[in-house]
Amino acid sequence: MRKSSQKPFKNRILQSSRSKKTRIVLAIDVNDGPPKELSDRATDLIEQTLQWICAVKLGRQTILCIGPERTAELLRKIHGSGLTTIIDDKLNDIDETNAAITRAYHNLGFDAITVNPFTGWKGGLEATFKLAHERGMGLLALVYMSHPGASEGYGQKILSNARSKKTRLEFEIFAERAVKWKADGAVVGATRPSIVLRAKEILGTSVPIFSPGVGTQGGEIARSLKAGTDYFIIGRSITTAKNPGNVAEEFAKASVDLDT
Ligand code: BMP
Repeated sequence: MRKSSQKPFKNRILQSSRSKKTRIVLAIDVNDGPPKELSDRATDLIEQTLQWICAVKLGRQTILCIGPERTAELLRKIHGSGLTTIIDDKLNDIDETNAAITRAYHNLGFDAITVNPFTGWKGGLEATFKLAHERGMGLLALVYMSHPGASEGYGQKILSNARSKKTRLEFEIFAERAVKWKADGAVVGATRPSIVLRAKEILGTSVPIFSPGVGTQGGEIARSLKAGTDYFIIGRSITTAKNPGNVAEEFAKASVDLDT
Protein backbone atom coordinates (compact mmCIF):
# COMPACT_ATOMS: atom_id res chain seq x y z
CA MET A 1 0.00 0.00 0.00
CA ARG A 2 1.27 3.48 -0.85
CA LYS A 3 1.60 6.09 1.87
CA SER A 4 -0.15 9.45 1.99
CA SER A 5 2.88 11.46 3.09
CA GLN A 6 2.85 13.27 -0.23
CA LYS A 7 1.05 16.54 -1.07
CA PRO A 8 -2.63 16.45 -2.11
CA PHE A 9 -3.31 15.43 -5.72
CA LYS A 10 -4.57 18.92 -6.59
CA ASN A 11 -1.21 20.42 -5.62
CA ARG A 12 0.83 17.72 -7.34
CA ILE A 13 -0.86 18.13 -10.73
CA LEU A 14 -0.67 21.92 -10.45
CA GLN A 15 3.05 21.76 -9.75
CA SER A 16 3.61 19.43 -12.70
CA SER A 17 1.46 21.63 -14.97
CA ARG A 18 3.29 24.81 -14.01
CA SER A 19 6.78 23.44 -14.24
CA LYS A 20 6.16 21.75 -17.60
CA LYS A 21 3.98 24.57 -18.99
CA THR A 22 1.15 22.32 -20.07
CA ARG A 23 -2.43 21.69 -18.95
CA ILE A 24 -2.80 18.46 -20.93
CA VAL A 25 -3.81 15.18 -19.29
CA LEU A 26 -3.21 12.33 -21.72
CA ALA A 27 -6.15 9.86 -21.87
CA ILE A 28 -4.92 6.38 -22.70
CA ASP A 29 -7.77 4.12 -23.76
CA VAL A 30 -6.20 1.03 -25.35
CA ASN A 31 -8.35 -2.06 -25.68
CA ASP A 32 -7.97 -3.74 -29.07
CA GLY A 33 -5.15 -6.26 -28.86
CA PRO A 34 -3.19 -8.68 -26.68
CA PRO A 35 -2.20 -7.33 -23.21
CA LYS A 36 1.53 -7.00 -23.90
CA GLU A 37 0.95 -5.19 -27.17
CA LEU A 38 -1.45 -2.78 -25.46
CA SER A 39 0.83 -1.98 -22.53
CA ASP A 40 3.77 -1.51 -24.94
CA ARG A 41 1.59 0.90 -26.92
CA ALA A 42 0.65 2.79 -23.76
CA THR A 43 4.33 3.03 -22.75
CA ASP A 44 5.28 4.24 -26.21
CA LEU A 45 2.55 6.93 -26.15
CA ILE A 46 3.77 8.17 -22.79
CA GLU A 47 7.39 8.27 -23.94
CA GLN A 48 6.43 10.22 -27.06
CA THR A 49 4.29 12.80 -25.25
CA LEU A 50 6.04 13.00 -21.87
CA GLN A 51 7.39 16.50 -22.33
CA TRP A 52 3.95 17.91 -23.15
CA ILE A 53 1.64 16.40 -20.55
CA CYS A 54 1.13 16.94 -16.81
CA ALA A 55 -0.77 13.71 -15.96
CA VAL A 56 -2.06 10.46 -17.47
CA LYS A 57 -5.64 9.17 -17.25
CA LEU A 58 -6.25 5.47 -17.85
CA GLY A 59 -9.74 4.26 -18.67
CA ARG A 60 -11.16 1.23 -16.85
CA GLN A 61 -11.17 -0.63 -20.18
CA THR A 62 -7.39 -0.28 -20.37
CA ILE A 63 -6.95 -1.88 -16.95
CA LEU A 64 -9.36 -4.70 -17.84
CA CYS A 65 -7.45 -5.38 -21.04
CA ILE A 66 -3.87 -5.21 -19.77
CA GLY A 67 -4.49 -6.67 -16.29
CA PRO A 68 -3.37 -5.53 -12.83
CA GLU A 69 0.33 -6.54 -13.03
CA ARG A 70 0.94 -4.70 -16.28
CA THR A 71 -1.06 -1.74 -14.94
CA ALA A 72 1.11 -1.53 -11.82
CA GLU A 73 4.24 -1.73 -13.97
CA LEU A 74 2.94 0.99 -16.30
CA LEU A 75 2.09 3.23 -13.34
CA ARG A 76 5.62 2.78 -11.95
CA LYS A 77 7.02 3.97 -15.28
CA ILE A 78 4.63 6.95 -15.36
CA HIS A 79 5.54 7.94 -11.79
CA GLY A 80 9.21 7.50 -12.68
CA SER A 81 8.66 10.24 -15.26
CA GLY A 82 7.27 12.56 -12.57
CA LEU A 83 3.64 12.38 -13.71
CA THR A 84 0.49 11.76 -11.65
CA THR A 85 -2.13 9.22 -12.70
CA ILE A 86 -5.93 9.12 -12.78
CA ILE A 87 -8.16 6.06 -13.06
CA ASP A 88 -11.38 6.87 -14.87
CA ASP A 89 -13.96 4.57 -13.26
CA LYS A 90 -16.76 7.09 -12.59
CA LEU A 91 -17.66 5.39 -9.29
CA ASN A 92 -21.39 5.04 -8.81
CA ASP A 93 -22.22 2.37 -6.21
CA ILE A 94 -22.88 1.93 -2.49
CA ASP A 95 -20.20 2.93 0.05
CA GLU A 96 -18.59 -0.48 0.65
CA THR A 97 -18.25 -1.19 -3.03
CA ASN A 98 -16.97 2.28 -3.94
CA ALA A 99 -14.42 2.18 -1.13
CA ALA A 100 -13.22 -1.32 -2.06
CA ILE A 101 -12.73 -0.31 -5.70
CA THR A 102 -10.90 2.87 -4.67
CA ARG A 103 -8.61 0.92 -2.31
CA ALA A 104 -7.77 -1.58 -5.05
CA TYR A 105 -6.90 1.18 -7.53
CA HIS A 106 -4.83 2.99 -4.93
CA ASN A 107 -2.92 -0.19 -4.16
CA LEU A 108 -2.18 -0.53 -7.88
CA GLY A 109 -0.63 2.94 -7.72
CA PHE A 110 -3.25 5.39 -8.95
CA ASP A 111 -3.17 8.97 -7.61
CA ALA A 112 -6.79 9.95 -8.36
CA ILE A 113 -10.15 8.49 -9.35
CA THR A 114 -13.29 9.84 -11.06
CA VAL A 115 -16.63 9.65 -9.22
CA ASN A 116 -20.26 10.24 -10.15
CA PRO A 117 -22.10 12.65 -7.81
CA PHE A 118 -25.48 11.13 -8.78
CA THR A 119 -24.49 8.49 -6.21
CA GLY A 120 -24.99 10.90 -3.30
CA TRP A 121 -23.02 11.26 -0.08
CA LYS A 122 -24.52 9.16 2.76
CA GLY A 123 -23.97 5.48 2.06
CA GLY A 124 -22.59 6.43 -1.35
CA LEU A 125 -19.44 8.49 -1.79
CA GLU A 126 -18.76 9.61 1.80
CA ALA A 127 -16.61 6.56 2.61
CA THR A 128 -14.71 6.91 -0.65
CA PHE A 129 -13.83 10.56 -0.05
CA LYS A 130 -12.68 9.72 3.46
CA LEU A 131 -10.56 6.76 2.36
CA ALA A 132 -9.08 8.50 -0.68
CA HIS A 133 -8.17 11.68 1.18
CA GLU A 134 -6.61 9.73 4.05
CA ARG A 135 -4.36 8.13 1.44
CA GLY A 136 -3.58 11.38 -0.40
CA MET A 137 -5.60 10.21 -3.40
CA GLY A 138 -7.55 12.77 -5.46
CA LEU A 139 -11.23 12.63 -6.44
CA LEU A 140 -12.59 14.13 -9.64
CA ALA A 141 -16.38 14.57 -9.67
CA LEU A 142 -18.38 14.57 -12.88
CA VAL A 143 -20.25 17.87 -13.23
CA TYR A 144 -21.29 17.90 -16.90
CA MET A 145 -20.08 15.27 -19.35
CA SER A 146 -18.95 16.04 -22.89
CA HIS A 147 -21.24 13.90 -25.06
CA PRO A 148 -24.49 15.17 -26.66
CA GLY A 149 -26.79 13.10 -24.43
CA ALA A 150 -25.23 14.57 -21.27
CA SER A 151 -27.93 17.25 -21.43
CA GLU A 152 -30.52 14.54 -20.60
CA GLY A 153 -29.03 14.14 -17.11
CA TYR A 154 -26.57 16.90 -16.19
CA GLY A 155 -28.66 19.53 -18.01
CA GLN A 156 -32.00 18.61 -16.42
CA LYS A 157 -33.95 21.08 -14.35
CA ILE A 158 -34.83 19.45 -11.08
CA LEU A 159 -36.40 20.04 -7.69
CA SER A 160 -33.46 19.29 -5.43
CA ASN A 161 -35.70 18.08 -2.58
CA ALA A 162 -39.35 17.54 -1.73
CA ARG A 163 -39.69 21.05 -0.20
CA SER A 164 -38.11 22.93 -3.13
CA LYS A 165 -40.37 25.33 -4.98
CA LYS A 166 -37.92 26.35 -7.68
CA THR A 167 -36.21 24.12 -10.21
CA ARG A 168 -32.44 24.10 -10.50
CA LEU A 169 -30.02 22.78 -13.08
CA GLU A 170 -28.63 19.41 -12.10
CA PHE A 171 -25.03 20.28 -12.99
CA GLU A 172 -25.08 23.38 -10.79
CA ILE A 173 -25.98 21.20 -7.83
CA PHE A 174 -23.18 18.78 -8.78
CA ALA A 175 -20.72 21.69 -8.93
CA GLU A 176 -21.86 22.80 -5.46
CA ARG A 177 -21.37 19.24 -4.22
CA ALA A 178 -17.85 19.16 -5.67
CA VAL A 179 -17.01 22.24 -3.57
CA LYS A 180 -18.77 20.96 -0.44
CA TRP A 181 -17.18 17.52 -0.68
CA LYS A 182 -13.72 19.05 -1.26
CA ALA A 183 -13.22 17.29 -4.58
CA ASP A 184 -9.82 17.72 -6.22
CA GLY A 185 -11.38 18.35 -9.60
CA ALA A 186 -14.64 18.68 -11.52
CA VAL A 187 -15.14 17.14 -14.96
CA VAL A 188 -16.92 19.48 -17.37
CA GLY A 189 -16.90 18.80 -21.13
CA ALA A 190 -14.95 21.18 -23.38
CA THR A 191 -17.78 20.70 -25.87
CA ARG A 192 -19.94 23.20 -23.89
CA PRO A 193 -17.89 26.34 -23.06
CA SER A 194 -20.97 28.13 -21.67
CA ILE A 195 -21.38 25.32 -19.10
CA VAL A 196 -17.66 25.55 -18.26
CA LEU A 197 -18.17 29.26 -17.61
CA ARG A 198 -21.14 28.70 -15.30
CA ALA A 199 -19.46 25.78 -13.49
CA LYS A 200 -16.39 27.97 -12.91
CA GLU A 201 -18.56 30.59 -11.17
CA ILE A 202 -19.61 27.93 -8.67
CA LEU A 203 -16.30 26.06 -8.38
CA GLY A 204 -14.15 29.17 -8.12
CA THR A 205 -10.50 28.51 -7.48
CA SER A 206 -11.06 25.71 -4.97
CA VAL A 207 -11.96 22.95 -7.46
CA PRO A 208 -10.11 22.90 -10.81
CA ILE A 209 -12.00 22.01 -13.98
CA PHE A 210 -10.87 19.03 -16.06
CA SER A 211 -12.34 19.18 -19.57
CA PRO A 212 -12.49 16.17 -21.89
CA GLY A 213 -13.93 16.47 -25.39
CA VAL A 214 -11.24 18.44 -27.25
CA GLY A 215 -10.56 17.43 -30.85
CA THR A 216 -12.35 14.18 -31.73
CA GLN A 217 -15.53 15.19 -29.84
CA GLY A 218 -15.49 18.72 -31.31
CA GLY A 219 -14.37 20.83 -28.34
CA GLU A 220 -11.71 23.54 -28.73
CA ILE A 221 -8.96 24.41 -26.29
CA ALA A 222 -9.11 28.19 -26.78
CA ARG A 223 -12.84 28.56 -26.06
CA SER A 224 -12.85 26.20 -23.12
CA LEU A 225 -9.70 27.75 -21.64
CA LYS A 226 -11.24 31.20 -21.82
CA ALA A 227 -14.38 29.88 -20.11
CA GLY A 228 -12.39 28.49 -17.18
CA THR A 229 -10.94 25.04 -17.89
CA ASP A 230 -7.83 24.27 -15.83
CA TYR A 231 -6.81 20.95 -17.43
CA PHE A 232 -7.70 19.28 -20.73
CA ILE A 233 -8.18 15.52 -20.89
CA ILE A 234 -7.28 14.49 -24.44
CA GLY A 235 -7.18 10.99 -25.90
CA ARG A 236 -7.71 10.03 -29.53
CA SER A 237 -6.58 13.29 -31.17
CA ILE A 238 -3.17 12.52 -29.69
CA THR A 239 -3.11 8.73 -29.41
CA THR A 240 -4.21 8.02 -32.99
CA ALA A 241 -2.08 10.74 -34.56
CA LYS A 242 0.84 9.85 -36.83
CA ASN A 243 3.10 11.82 -34.53
CA PRO A 244 1.54 11.95 -31.03
CA GLY A 245 4.41 14.04 -29.68
CA ASN A 246 3.85 16.86 -32.20
CA VAL A 247 0.10 16.94 -31.58
CA ALA A 248 0.59 16.92 -27.80
CA GLU A 249 3.06 19.79 -28.19
CA GLU A 250 0.51 21.87 -30.13
CA PHE A 251 -2.20 21.21 -27.54
CA ALA A 252 0.17 21.93 -24.67
CA LYS A 253 1.17 25.31 -26.12
CA ALA A 254 -2.48 26.24 -26.75
CA SER A 255 -3.42 25.15 -23.22
CA VAL A 256 -1.14 27.71 -21.55
CA ASP A 257 -1.87 30.50 -23.97
CA LEU A 258 -3.63 32.65 -21.37
CA ASP A 259 -0.78 32.14 -18.87
CA THR A 260 1.84 33.89 -21.04
P1 BMP B 1 -11.07 11.52 -26.48
O1 BMP B 1 -10.15 12.75 -26.41
O2 BMP B 1 -10.46 10.40 -27.24
O3 BMP B 1 -12.44 11.87 -26.89
O4 BMP B 1 -11.11 10.95 -24.98
C1 BMP B 1 -11.72 11.60 -23.93
C2 BMP B 1 -11.55 10.78 -22.67
O5 BMP B 1 -12.27 11.41 -21.61
C3 BMP B 1 -12.08 9.37 -22.75
O6 BMP B 1 -11.24 8.56 -21.95
C4 BMP B 1 -13.48 9.43 -22.14
O7 BMP B 1 -13.83 8.22 -21.52
C5 BMP B 1 -13.28 10.53 -21.11
N1 BMP B 1 -14.48 11.35 -20.84
C6 BMP B 1 -15.15 12.01 -21.84
O8 BMP B 1 -14.81 11.91 -23.01
N2 BMP B 1 -16.21 12.81 -21.50
C7 BMP B 1 -16.65 12.97 -20.23
O9 BMP B 1 -17.57 13.72 -20.01
C8 BMP B 1 -15.97 12.31 -19.20
C9 BMP B 1 -14.88 11.50 -19.52
O10 BMP B 1 -14.22 10.88 -18.56
